[in-house]
Amino acid sequence: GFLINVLNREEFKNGICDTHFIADNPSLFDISPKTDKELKVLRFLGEKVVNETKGIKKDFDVPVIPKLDRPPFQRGTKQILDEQGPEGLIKWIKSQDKLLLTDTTMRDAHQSLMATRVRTRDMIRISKAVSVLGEDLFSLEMWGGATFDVAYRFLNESPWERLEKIRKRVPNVLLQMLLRGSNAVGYKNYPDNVVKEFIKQASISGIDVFRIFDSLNSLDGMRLAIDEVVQQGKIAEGTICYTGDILDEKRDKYTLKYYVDMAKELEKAGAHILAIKDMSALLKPYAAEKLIKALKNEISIPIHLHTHDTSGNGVATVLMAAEAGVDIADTAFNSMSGLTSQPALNSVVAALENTSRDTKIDLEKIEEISKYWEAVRPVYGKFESDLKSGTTEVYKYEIPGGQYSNLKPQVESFGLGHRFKEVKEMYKSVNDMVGDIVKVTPSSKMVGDFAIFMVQNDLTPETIVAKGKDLTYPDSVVTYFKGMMGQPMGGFPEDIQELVLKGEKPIDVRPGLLLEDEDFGKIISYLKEKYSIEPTMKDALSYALYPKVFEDYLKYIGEYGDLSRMGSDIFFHGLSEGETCEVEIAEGKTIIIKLLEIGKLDGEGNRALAFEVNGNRREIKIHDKD
Ligand code: 3PY
Ligand code: ZN
Repeated sequence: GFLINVLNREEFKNGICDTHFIADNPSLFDISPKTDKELKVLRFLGEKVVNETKGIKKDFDVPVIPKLDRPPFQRGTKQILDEQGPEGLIKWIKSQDKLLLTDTTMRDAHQSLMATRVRTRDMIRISKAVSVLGEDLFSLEMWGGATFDVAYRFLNESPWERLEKIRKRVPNVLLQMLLRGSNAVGYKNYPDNVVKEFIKQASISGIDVFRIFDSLNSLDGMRLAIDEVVQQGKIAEGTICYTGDILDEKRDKYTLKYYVDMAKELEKAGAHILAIKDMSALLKPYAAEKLIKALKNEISIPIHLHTHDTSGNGVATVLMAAEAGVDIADTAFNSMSGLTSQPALNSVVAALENTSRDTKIDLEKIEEISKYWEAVRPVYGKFESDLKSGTTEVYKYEIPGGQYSNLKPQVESFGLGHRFKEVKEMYKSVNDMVGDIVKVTPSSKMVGDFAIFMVQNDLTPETIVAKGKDLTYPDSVVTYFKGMMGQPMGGFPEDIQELVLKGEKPIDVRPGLLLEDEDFGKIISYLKEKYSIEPTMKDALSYALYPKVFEDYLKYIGEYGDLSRMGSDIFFHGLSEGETCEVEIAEGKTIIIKLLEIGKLDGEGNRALAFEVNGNRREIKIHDKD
């Protein structure tokens, strides 16, 4: 390193040096990082290597990004919406023979397969190719659900920037998000003005289609959001969350009639499209046929089907729904599909070729996108569950795809890994105990938290009333029984409610009616003062939704800089000794970093790390936490 420092000096290269050269140039020994940005990157890498990976890293393939020119006048579903408005788009959907497809790779697929960890960089590198090769897609679901929170919390990047960057690269296909009604992209009800402002800002940043659901299938929790989306001139998908089994006559709570009635209500409430959200993969193929046929007779808005492949029956469900006349279906590019994710997009395209529902999507073109994700996926391997095949046990447990992959680590974090099967059984018992409810974020989280709590405290539905009096219940359980997630069909079981609330009175109105409006001006002043930034409305919203997560993000950026341009193999796996990487530290500014050596532990518990940055030796010290 020292030698390289010498060799790189202009004076040395030009021969302007004699025997005094070294003595006269003490800066040659200055091996501390030169710029603040550089120091931050090295500190991030140092922490990663010393305290996480120990410099051990396997090789990852470099994903191939198809080289393409963008055709001059790209036209897709986005242009139909922009030029003809929601009515024009709906008319267009209804006039199609083909089955329209949504790709969920950048939202639900990775939320359900790898704990929502896919980074913006991996999305934007393929976005242009998706825009060109996937030009015949109906939409890309790429935002909302858990992605908002996880982007800040675990990836230290801004979900707003993700949206804007993808929008820029995909000007022709509709962008779609999942909105949890009055829970927005969070786990609790927010004040009405937060939900409205969120929809407004999401529209400005590029969302065209909002899928709006309520975790208890209550229209009350969706109406405000539907109205605001209509107001913004965007597409409102009113959603039915599917649970139970309409083929099983013994289950009489969620019947065909229940779903048809709800669909009519949603149509009346102004939804442009009806979404059927089968978050737990419970909609069996023949049930899909029965449901879609019935709905097609009763409502006139288009129907968009969302399902998962947890049971292994996902593609069959999509095909039966297509037979019955569903307009649009959610799928994911093959290498990101299956198991707890969506059914396989390429496979559905192939299955329908030369039939009356032919999607007209070019299979060869979209294979290139699938190949890209195939190469990206191993980098996220540590976030995948060990589920190796579809499982019919999901019909019994009714656990949503996104929760399924997260439940095991959650159970392990309570030290109950060895009792996972028991927790799944308890998930079912808790559902029965609370009256068989719709389970989707956040009600599904409540059932999961409650089940873990029951196992942890050795409670059963039979013993809870006697043994559970003096216990403090998980936050989500208290929130639920207070009525702060809304009112479940059939009400709350009174004995359990009393046990949980301990005398506190539950509410019986829409939670938003009781929540005071958020003061965005106050948030902006607070953030400005504390972090010396010029906060935008989007920052204020992020704070309103997740105050602690957003502040932690700002602090992280302060300490390590914006690492969103760093390659994901480096971000998650650091560097191995001797490995070189390029890191883009600002738009168009790249530095080349080589990890030369991880030093021995010194007397103070630190390790010196030697790097070469653009050819110059740099050293930093990192505290070894082991
Ligand atoms: C979410 O709310 O994030 C979901 O995906 C629910 O299925
Ligand atoms: Zn889903």
